[in-house]
Amino acid sequence: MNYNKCWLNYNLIEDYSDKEILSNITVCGKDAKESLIVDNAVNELKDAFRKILNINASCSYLKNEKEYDEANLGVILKLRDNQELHSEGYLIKQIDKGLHIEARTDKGLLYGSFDLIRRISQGETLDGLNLMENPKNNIRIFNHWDNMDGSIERGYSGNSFFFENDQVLINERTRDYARLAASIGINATVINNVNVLEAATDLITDRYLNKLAEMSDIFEGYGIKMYLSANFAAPIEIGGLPVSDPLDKDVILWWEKCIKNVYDKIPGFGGFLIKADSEGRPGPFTYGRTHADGANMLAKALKPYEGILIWRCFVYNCLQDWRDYKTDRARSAYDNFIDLDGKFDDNVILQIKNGPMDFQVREPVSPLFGGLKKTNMILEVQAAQEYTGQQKDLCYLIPMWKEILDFETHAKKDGSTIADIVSGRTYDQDKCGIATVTNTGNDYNWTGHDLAAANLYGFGRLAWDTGLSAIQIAREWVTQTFSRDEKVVSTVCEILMKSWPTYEKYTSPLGIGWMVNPNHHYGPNIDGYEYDRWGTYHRADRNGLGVDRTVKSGTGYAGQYNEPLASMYEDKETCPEELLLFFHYIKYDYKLKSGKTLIQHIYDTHFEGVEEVEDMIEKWKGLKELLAEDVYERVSMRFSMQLSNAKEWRDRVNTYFYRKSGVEDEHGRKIY
Ligand code: GCW
Repeated sequence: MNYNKCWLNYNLIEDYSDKEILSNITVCGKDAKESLIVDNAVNELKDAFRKILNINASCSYLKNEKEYDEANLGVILKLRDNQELHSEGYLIKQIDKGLHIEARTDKGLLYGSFDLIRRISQGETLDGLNLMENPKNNIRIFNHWDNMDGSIERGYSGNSFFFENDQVLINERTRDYARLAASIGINATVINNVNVLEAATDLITDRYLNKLAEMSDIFEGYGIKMYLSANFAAPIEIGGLPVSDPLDKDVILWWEKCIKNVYDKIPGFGGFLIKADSEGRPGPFTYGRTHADGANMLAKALKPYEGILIWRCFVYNCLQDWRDYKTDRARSAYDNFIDLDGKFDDNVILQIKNGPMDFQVREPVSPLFGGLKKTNMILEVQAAQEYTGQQKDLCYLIPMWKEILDFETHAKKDGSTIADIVSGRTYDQDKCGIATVTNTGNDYNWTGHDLAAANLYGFGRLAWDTGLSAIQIAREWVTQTFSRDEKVVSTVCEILMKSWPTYEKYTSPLGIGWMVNPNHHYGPNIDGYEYDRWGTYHRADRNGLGVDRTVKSGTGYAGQYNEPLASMYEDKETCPEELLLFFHYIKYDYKLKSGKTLIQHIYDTHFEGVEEVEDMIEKWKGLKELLAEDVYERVSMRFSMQLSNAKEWRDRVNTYFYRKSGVEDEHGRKIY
């Protein structure tokens, strides 16, 4: 086995007080005995008790709850139709000498078991435990951008552990992946890239279905539904049809047959994720049809099997002319989808990226969330750090995702934060949730940077409970992954919590984004996308920079928000400063709230960003004796790469704006 177990590392705790209660596991109920998911739950408990506490727990099954003797000692897993529980929820309660985990379904018991393990591995005591947990989001889904040749689009942790040389891979890692995912409440996963190229189109055919069924069985044992990204042009590419027009009878029939075959082989299949009419991928536009026509056609074919169709809203003109100041990529998701509100079938979900551009270090929240009112929505975030340091630089993303989830859209009088909307609370929907583009690969530590696993872990925890705080999640993760030593926990948490603001400081300023090297997106290149076709400009000149997205004089993007947000963004005095350059063209001598001019702010934050990385490295060095050597060394290596990247960013950005503006740094620091 050439990989570690991340937060399921299970470090031994020698002085744990509640050992006695954990020596015995009892499973009650006939249905529970016959469930693979419950078997897995029991095995997880046993494995964890053995590794963390050195206990070899025994397990017995009782057909009937009544046979259960209350005097018995131990952990009791029990299916019970408690209406206060969500179908995946659970409760854990200590009664006398028993620790009861109750749920309505086997999945609930699995999540309850992992909850218990999480507590034990953090050294929590069980005495008096009494809690009920229901997931806040029904769909908690991973998106993998894995290709059939084993490469991963925007992958920074090695190759795929799902595919290699056009084959589906199943090995020990498959199960450990499912364990990791289930342990944080993930209940669905899309295993292949949304850009469905070449062999991947065949995943929905007999060439691969048997093997996929095998993988899906492993996932289902951990409560995870397998989804596939599908190619909208599949009827042409593999069906031999002349078109893939969603209203064409033969196309409809072809999909129906294809989907029936998928469900014959994989009865628990989740559904499809579709990227259509986006960055050159095929879609309904070719035939003069709408996204609703395209999505509904597939949704209808999936419906008899309770399948879900997830349709991405990442649709924009990627052939823009940089001379054109009116066309605005930021507007496009809203412009493309708002008029289709209410036109999608009930098993269609629109998947919307958190921001209107593309996973930049700082973006406003997509206005589409506050616009759609009759459509199921999934929020898409990116754990893969495409624009946030590519898992060489540290960037703990949970604080960013928290800000997004807490954002009030003002779509409704009360209760319309992003968290409310994507949980289904706002419009009383049940097919909603949160997706992340994952940051995993077949590297030893799964995520390239050991500390990047905090983003994967945190995504699952946050998708389950959007109320958790970023620091709470960080503490849980550090404690389980590395050590319970308070110095380790508090230092690593401090490093994590500062990492996003730090990354933001040394990269592109005040929400403008981009300024990265084209194509691979690591490292600074201020004009890298400035004269390109991608709609990603900073518009810097000798007087200032920023994109005017106001209604009054710009692209009108600010007007896509509900009031009072639209007015707030429209006016540069009320626009949140961290997004100032996203919404406005600002002169270098404009005074910010801090009293500094814009240009001085740019210089200062870039110097500070590098200093903060140096500080992080010092803090990390202080943990040398307290961490495993390999972990210490791997992370140290990443930090040294980050430091040189940060310096490169600092010097390029500062030099660029010094040359444009001619304004000297007030502190006379070195600018080249
Ligand atoms: O951010 C861009 C990435 C592409 C990606 C695309 C998308 C999978 O650079 O690599 O394609 O977004 O989200 O579809």
